[in-house]
Amino acid sequence: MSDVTTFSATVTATTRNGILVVTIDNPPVNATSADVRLGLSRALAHAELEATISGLVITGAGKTFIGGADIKEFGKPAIEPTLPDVIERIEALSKPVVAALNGAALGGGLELALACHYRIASPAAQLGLPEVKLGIVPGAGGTQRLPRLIGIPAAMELIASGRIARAGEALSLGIIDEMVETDLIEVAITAVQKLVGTPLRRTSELAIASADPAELEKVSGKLLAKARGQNAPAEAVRLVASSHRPLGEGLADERATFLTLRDSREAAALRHVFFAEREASKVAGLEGVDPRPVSTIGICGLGLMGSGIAVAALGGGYTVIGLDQTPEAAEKGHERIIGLLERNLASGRLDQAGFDTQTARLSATATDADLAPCDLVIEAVFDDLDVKIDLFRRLNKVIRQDAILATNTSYLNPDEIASATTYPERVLGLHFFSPAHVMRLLEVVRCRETAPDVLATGLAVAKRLRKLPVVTGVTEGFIGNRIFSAYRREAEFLLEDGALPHEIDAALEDYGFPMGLFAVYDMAGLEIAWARRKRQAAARDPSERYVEIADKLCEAGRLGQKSGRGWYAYPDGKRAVDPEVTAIIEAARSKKSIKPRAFSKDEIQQRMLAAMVAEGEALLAEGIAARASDIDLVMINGYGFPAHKGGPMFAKG
Ligand code: 3H9
Repeated sequence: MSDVTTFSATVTATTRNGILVVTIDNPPVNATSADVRLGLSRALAHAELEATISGLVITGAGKTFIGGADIKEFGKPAIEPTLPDVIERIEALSKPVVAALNGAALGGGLELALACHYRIASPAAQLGLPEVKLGIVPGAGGTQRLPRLIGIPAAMELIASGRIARAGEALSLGIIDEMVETDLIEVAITAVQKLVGTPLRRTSELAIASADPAELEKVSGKLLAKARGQNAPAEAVRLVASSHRPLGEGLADERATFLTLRDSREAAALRHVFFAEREASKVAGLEGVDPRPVSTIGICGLGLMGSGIAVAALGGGYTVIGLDQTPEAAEKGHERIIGLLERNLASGRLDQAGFDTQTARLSATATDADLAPCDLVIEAVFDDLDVKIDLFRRLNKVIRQDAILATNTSYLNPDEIASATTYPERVLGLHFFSPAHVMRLLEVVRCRETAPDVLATGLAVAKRLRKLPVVTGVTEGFIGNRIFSAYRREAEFLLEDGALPHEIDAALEDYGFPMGLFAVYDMAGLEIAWARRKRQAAARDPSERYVEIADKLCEAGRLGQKSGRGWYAYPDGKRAVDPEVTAIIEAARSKKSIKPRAFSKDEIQQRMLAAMVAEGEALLAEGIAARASDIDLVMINGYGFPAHKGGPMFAKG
């Protein structure tokens, strides 16, 4: 082995048997920042000129190959050489270049690998062009080279969805040439040696396999339907679909599209979301605080929510002990959890070995004392203060002195629940969203006395459950349901003021919500919110504006889709405007002598947004939410706010 050659602060190389092994070391994710591009171009020039060098291996230091272009450079003046320049130089080199993918090769990282003459990956590598998730398209040849390598339909699906493929899938698709368990660099060196003196396989010179037009239409139709309202996926579909034209033309179009999208509001919103997600787990006061070790989680209440939490916990590698009221209920809960795991098995999300280990780590009981081994117990029982306090008192007697207790309450005060124990500092809220094994959002509730390491444990467990944790203080409904209440209230004011449910829903769907508010209500059922309103009626301030329309609907037996009608009628299963609902709304308006007026889509959108923002500002002022971007994450991941608008606080501008 030779000495290390330094090409730039982030790119070094060693020479082994005449092969230059170039390593990119640009923590945290080896992004192709200006210094990396500079180092790579110097390494390429050196390899081309130096007669003793017969070829190159390019790899990454640490657990990532290259995480993509440096997103932090977006919006700043371009620094030469650009990534497309470096990539073109790699492909054009007269000596073989092999990519040794030691970890994630994403975005510009995969584009760079695509230009190499051979690709080898370790099984841990993940490959993808996730640019559309940042509101852009690949800008360094991805939309033109990938179809040449794997065909237009497969490339279109990967690029326009932004989906990441594991190394095994990448091998079967033909993105990589080899997958090796060990000695990645040794195997890559051998590959270079074999390529020396042979005609090099340049991806951009490959002929594109002709695609079946019917298949292509099916793939693009599906992708475009999913991308409703967003530009980047549609542009990705267009660029890949037209990739059979001359390469130079395709690359120029791709680059121009990339630059236009990069400077768009949509891309700025999605970048905001990207950084917000990484920021969310940085919590003031937790610097240097270690979480407690957790390996066994108890879950109380094995209904829909508890079962979902159990599946998430099993997926995170935890041992799970479920508790329910009777042996029969525990058995039923156990079966429900197994049923969910079986669904994961059938859909391919879980393989047989994973299914077997997860079921082996699951047990269910009706005896409180069986929770004694738990490091963390999460309750997901009926959302009633007395029920929860009684449970916490019982748990107080059986769980270990250092175990943590979490409540999954949506609306109750967790401080009151914590006070039922002798150690409120070990209590926090973990507010999951239903279905808990699917929804990414997890509100981590910092109660009045929650100890820092207990909060840190909540965050660490959330990460292992592959959730997106957002810390919230104690307030009725926490961050999400408080903003949702303001949003719902505003929609009801709009009803009284003159808009109809289908007009409000159309405006929300046009804005990017997957479903309008009233359609969501009908799907979820109206009775739970009705019961809550009835409970709260006595405490309501009579001077506050209260809209009775939802109550009137419920009184008329319109409880949503389950009862066949709610805010809409459902002839043939499809939602339709119902004159009976319009009549109820009109009656409510005339009772208050409100003269209705028409609302444009834009006005409805602006009023709904303003209501969310005002409540968000209040949450910030009260210190319930630490930052505006946390509020955005909650609304995007829990309530269907369109990510490409960046969340309400970002969208207000
Ligand atoms: C692109 O490539 C465009 C090209 O087509 C065209 C160019 C011409 N840049 O996620 P983590 C930071 S667009 C800058 O927690 P993990 C991140 O903010 C790019 N910074 O780590 C965080 O910083 P901090 C396409 C980046 O191990 C830290 O790294 N690529 C970038 O869980 C750790 O991040 C993508 O979209 C970046 N590209 O996951 C991939 N990436 O510590 C985006 C991350 O200050 N990245 N950071 O909070 C990822 O998906 C994940 O970061 C990755 C690692 C899987 C790589």
